[in-house]
Amino acid sequence: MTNDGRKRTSNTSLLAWVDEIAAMCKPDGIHWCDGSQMEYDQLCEEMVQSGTFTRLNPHRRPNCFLARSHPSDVARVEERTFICSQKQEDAGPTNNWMEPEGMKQILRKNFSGCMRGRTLYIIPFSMGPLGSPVAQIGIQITDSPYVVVNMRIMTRMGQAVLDQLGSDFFIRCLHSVGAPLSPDQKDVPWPCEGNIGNKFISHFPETREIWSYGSGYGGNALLGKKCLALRIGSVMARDQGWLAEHMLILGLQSPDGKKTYVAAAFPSACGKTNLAMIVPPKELEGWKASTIGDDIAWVKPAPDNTLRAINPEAGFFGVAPGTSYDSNPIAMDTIKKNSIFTNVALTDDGDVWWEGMGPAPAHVIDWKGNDWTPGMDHPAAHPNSRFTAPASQCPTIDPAWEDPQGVPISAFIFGGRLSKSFPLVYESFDWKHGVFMAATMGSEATAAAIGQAAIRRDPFAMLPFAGYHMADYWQHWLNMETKGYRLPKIFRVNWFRKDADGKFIWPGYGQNMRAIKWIIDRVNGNASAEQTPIGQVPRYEDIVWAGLDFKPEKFRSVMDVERKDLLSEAQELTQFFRKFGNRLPAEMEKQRKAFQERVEKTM
Ligand code: TSX
Ligand code: MN
Repeated sequence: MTNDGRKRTSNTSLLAWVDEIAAMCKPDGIHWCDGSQMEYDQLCEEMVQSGTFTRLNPHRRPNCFLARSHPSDVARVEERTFICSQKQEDAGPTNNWMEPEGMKQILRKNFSGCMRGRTLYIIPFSMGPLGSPVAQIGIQITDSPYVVVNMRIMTRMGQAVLDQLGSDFFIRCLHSVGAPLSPDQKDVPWPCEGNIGNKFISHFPETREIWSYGSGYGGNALLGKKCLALRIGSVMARDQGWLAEHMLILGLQSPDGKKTYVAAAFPSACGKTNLAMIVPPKELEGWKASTIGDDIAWVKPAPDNTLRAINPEAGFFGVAPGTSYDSNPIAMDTIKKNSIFTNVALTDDGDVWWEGMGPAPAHVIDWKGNDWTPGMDHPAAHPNSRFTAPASQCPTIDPAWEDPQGVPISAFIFGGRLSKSFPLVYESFDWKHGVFMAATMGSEATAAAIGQAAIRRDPFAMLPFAGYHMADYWQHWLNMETKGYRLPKIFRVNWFRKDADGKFIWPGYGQNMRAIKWIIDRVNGNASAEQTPIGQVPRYEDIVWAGLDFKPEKFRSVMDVERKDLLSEAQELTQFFRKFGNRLPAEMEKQRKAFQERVEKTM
């Protein structure tokens, strides 16, 4: 076993950590990733040889690969995700907690010898443009070459990161698929720990460490994304006075050339990547949209007191099903080359296919590797199948997407999926009310029972990603108001109102630009609004309708709210807030009461 780390870095704590982890995990070899194209190509070729990767048809999908995971390893495992703060109360009621030293003991036992028969890869990566004052450097140790090549797309990765790091602090990210090989054991295409109870996605917020064992998939394994940029990131943001958010970042240019940036948070299955790549309808002449990020925003106060955001990622790890030239042509063009596809279907001509891409081919190989024909009782692509693609390939990528200072944010937008009694778009009265709106956001669970659909609260779309007590996180947001910053305005949106027949009323997709234009106009003082008990709403004439047949009564049907629904919402929030005990900021209950009273007195 060779370790040429001393040629790569003089960071003594990094070298000592690598030695310590190698001694524990006992890999057959050690590989320091340099991040080069040659290294990437070689690892991909090795995975083709080992059966982990299938090379796609180079004429149809140049330099692209398909991976099929083990059927037991297809998504993040929230029930095996832990926030191991010293005190349980610091993790809060919405996170799994285990005492850090107890968790470390379990993990050390699992990690002992877990890399036998495998190579230990050291991945130096930067979340955010290399050298940006907003960026953070992490080092991930992993035994998965699949993780290495995905991290090369999703982050800035390689020797340049070690050079930038020097002897500074880095975030320790340890990962293993948890499948050691005995001397003559043959490997499988997707090794992972078979026992769900023995998977651990563990975070140690005080020491900024991540230990992930047993899964090779997505956010469980690509530790820069949910683990670092959101869970550890949110803790660092609280300590240092900034925001680590589950938000897309979108640039919007008006016909007179003025650029406005917004950041938007949505729970899963609301089409966040589609919004990040929105194509404005041609009738909104002169309006242009550009993409900075589709998943995570790091927002920091700048010297001019604006809040500036960077996308800490360098790629898109997007859900494939539903992505088409109709729903998201920009994403379809982004993934034409140099991309990795996981758990999608393979066509007979060596290309990829998934549900919602277009007409089903007469035959494909499904995500499990079996023959599939249309009409079968199961999908060809796994519902959580993914593409991994470089952000630089996105045709609408914003010229400032790698600006180390970030882009100034003028509005925070919070969305959900609500079929009734919730408006298309509205604005908060002020910052505190906006925090209340975001803290109480919810989305309908799919397959809801007839009548009242079950609403799953997902405050700030951060429920699975806040690395500390959710109520403290709300307090941190409230505190941002007291620092003299030029704060963005706060909005809520809902693209998913349905009529009595269960049909979507709002056309969505590119047409959402009409609601976003009102948001931009509000931010720039160019649009009016009506004061209502829930907040400030657009009137019919405040929105541009050219090119869309959407009559005032239809508009009313996506904006109207019913008194009885608002009163039961105010009631439900009492229960919801109770969960957060004495850490609930007093302002939250004050907002809830004020909301209830506005409804009672003025509706
Ligand atoms: O992504 C979506 N967005 C945001 C786009 C920028 N989806 C896809 C579902 C989430 C994964 C949407 N689905 C949106 C939306 O705005 N709206 C809807 C609902 C809808 C579905 C089909 C139609 C319209 C709305 N079809 C026709 O109008 C023909
Ligand atoms: Mn996400």
